Amino acid sequence: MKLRYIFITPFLFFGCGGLPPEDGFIDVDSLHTISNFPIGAALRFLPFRNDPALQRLQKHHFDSYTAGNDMKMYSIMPEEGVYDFSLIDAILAYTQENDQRLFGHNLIWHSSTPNWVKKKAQKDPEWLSDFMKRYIYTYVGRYRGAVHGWDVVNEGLRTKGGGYREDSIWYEVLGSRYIEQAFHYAHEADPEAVLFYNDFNTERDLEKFNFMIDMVEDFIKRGVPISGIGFQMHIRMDIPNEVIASTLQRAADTGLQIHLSEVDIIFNHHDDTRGGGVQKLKTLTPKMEQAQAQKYYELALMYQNLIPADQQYGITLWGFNDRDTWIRPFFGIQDWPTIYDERLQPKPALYGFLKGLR
Ligand code: 9MR
Repeated sequence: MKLRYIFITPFLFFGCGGLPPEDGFIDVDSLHTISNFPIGAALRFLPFRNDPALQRLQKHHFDSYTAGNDMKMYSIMPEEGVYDFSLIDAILAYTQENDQRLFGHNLIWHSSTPNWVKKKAQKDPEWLSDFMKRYIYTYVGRYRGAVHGWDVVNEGLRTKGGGYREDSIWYEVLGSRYIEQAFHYAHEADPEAVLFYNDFNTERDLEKFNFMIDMVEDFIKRGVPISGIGFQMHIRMDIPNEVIASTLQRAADTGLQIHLSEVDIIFNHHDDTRGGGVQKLKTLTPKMEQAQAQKYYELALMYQNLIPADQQYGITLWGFNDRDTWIRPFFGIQDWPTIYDERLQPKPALYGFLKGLR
C-alpha cells in the first residue's frame, strides 16, 4: 500500500470583512455547493425547528442531515412495544422539502439502548435476538427508500485497543455475531440503503483500527452486506495528519464508502469518558483559531485526496456551532471545536473547511 501524496500549505484564514447581521448569517460560500460530495451536520430537531437563525445556516451549508439523538433507540422506543416515529417523520419532511439527504444514526448502539431492553435481555436472552430483528425490520422498513444510509452498528468495539466492546448488552447476550446479524436485517429491510459500521478513535488508535478493518474485511469476504466505514473523527488539534491519512487510505483500500460521520476538532484533552476533560487551554486566541482553520482545511483535503470519488459518502459535522457542541457538557470543559461560534458567527475554521473542500 502506497500513501498517496498530499500537499499541505499553510494559509491564513481571515474572517469576513464587515459586521454580520443579527442572526449570524453572512454572505459566505455554501459548504455543500462547493463540495463534490455531501456535507452534513448533526442536529437535535426540537430546538432546531424553532431556531430560524440555525435553520438558515443549515439550509445554506448542508445537504445531508444526521439526527444527533432523535433516531436512536431510546428516542424511538422509550418503552416496550411503542414505536414513536413522529419526530422522524417531521425530520424527513424537512429534509425532503429542502432537498437534503437523511442519514440514519443509529440502529444498534449499547449507549442508546433503553434500560427496559437491557433488563428484559438479561432475563430472556433469546428475546433480544428476536427483538433486534423486529426493531430493524420495522424501523428500516418504514423508511425504505427515504433514509439514504444507516449507522447499523455504532461503537461495537472497545474504547481503546483491539477487541469487541464487552460492556454492551448486545455483545453480552448475543456475542459478536449480533453485528453481522444487524447488517443482514438492515439489508433485508432496505436493499438499497448504504450500511455503515461507525466508530470513534479509529483514525488514531491503530490497534482498534486494525481490529475494525479485519472485521470489515471478513464481512466482505463472507458476504455480510456492509457498504461503508464511518470514522466519527472527533479529533484533537494534536492528532498527527500522517496517522489520519494512513488509516483513511487503508480504509479506502477496502473499496467501501467512507463517511467522516461526526467531525469536530478540539483543543483540550480528555480520556473518552463523561466528565473526563482536561482544561489545558482556557481561552480561544486568534492564533488557535488560525491553527484550527488549518486543521479543518487539512482534514477536508485528506478526504478529497485519499478517498476515491465514488467512495466519498461525505463529511458530517457533529453540531456545527460552539453553542450547541456536545463536547462542553459531556467532558465538562470549555472548548471551541466547530466552525461557528456561540453567537452563530463564522470562525476561521469555516473558511479553512471551505478552502479544503474547494
Ligand atoms: O451528542 C450526543 C449527546 O447529545 C447524547 O447525549 C449522547 C448519548 O445519546 O450521544 C451523543 O452523540 C454521540 C453519537 O451518538 C455517537 N458518537 C459519539 C457522540 C458524542 O458522544
